[in-house]
Amino acid sequence: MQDHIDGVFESVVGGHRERVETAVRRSLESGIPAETVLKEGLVRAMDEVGRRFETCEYYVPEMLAAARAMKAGLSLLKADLVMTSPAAGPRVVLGTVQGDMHDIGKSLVGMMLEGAGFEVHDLGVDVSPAHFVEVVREVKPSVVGLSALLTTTMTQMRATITAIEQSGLRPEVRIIVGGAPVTEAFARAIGADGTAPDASRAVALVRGLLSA
Ligand code: B1M
Repeated sequence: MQDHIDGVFESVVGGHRERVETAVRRSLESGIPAETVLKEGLVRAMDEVGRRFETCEYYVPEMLAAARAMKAGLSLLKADLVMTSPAAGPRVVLGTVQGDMHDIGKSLVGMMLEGAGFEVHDLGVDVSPAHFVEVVREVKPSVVGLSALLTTTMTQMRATITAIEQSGLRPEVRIIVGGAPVTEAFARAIGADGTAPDASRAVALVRGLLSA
């Protein structure tokens, strides 16, 4: 069992897309739960890639190859991770803020929300405050979710919340923020309604906010 998980981990760290797919399939076939493959294989591998980047063992091309491999593995887990129910639930607008190209964590949050029955409008990466406002006006979501992975783009979360406030739409939506550098204190300081450290807790947060 551990061999299969290690296979997933090593293939992502090495950026080998096909090998990741094979290792994920083997893990699932041998009965390892999708959540375990995600946490101990894929997510742990991305942490290792981040560590190697920090120590200059890896550069952007290796990080990119690992991200592509991770996404390939993630797409095979989707069916098992989310018990898809028809998207008749409240609408959530989700995006990675301006200047930030990291989308794996945000997509995972979107996937889990969809699985929990929310109607997710994923705007992708590098989303400007003005575009968030435009879509909030058009789609009328109950929740807006902002993701950022860089300390330098966290400021865009505040800018987006300010833009939503200035548009007069703030009372209509709950706003949640997330991503590795985001803390509870930061979320409070910028006027967000909450933050969650991972995708499953993001679903719980959204549910909690909407039932309050
Ligand atoms: Co980038 N990168 N990167 N990178 N990258 C980090 C974030 C970094 C920590 C690496 C490091 O130094 N250790 C570092 C940031 C340092 C900092 O700001 N303090 C960094 C850097 C510096 C950079 C560049 C500046 C590098 C350069 O060009 N010199 C550059 C910036 C580009 C840009 O955005 N403008 C860059 C580029 C890239 C790639 C494009 C190569 C690639 C991204 C590909 C992609 O996403 N399509 C990449 C990658 C892969 C990483 C690491 C290695 C992995 C990120 C990831 O996917 N993690 C990352 C190191 C790390 O995180 N350990 C790193 C897996 C994912 C499942 O976790 O995204 O944290 P995460 O999401 C979690 C939670 O955070 C949370 O739930 C998710 C699921 O559990 N969450 C939310 C996320 N969003 C949420 C929203 C919510 C709630 C929860 O509510 C709305």
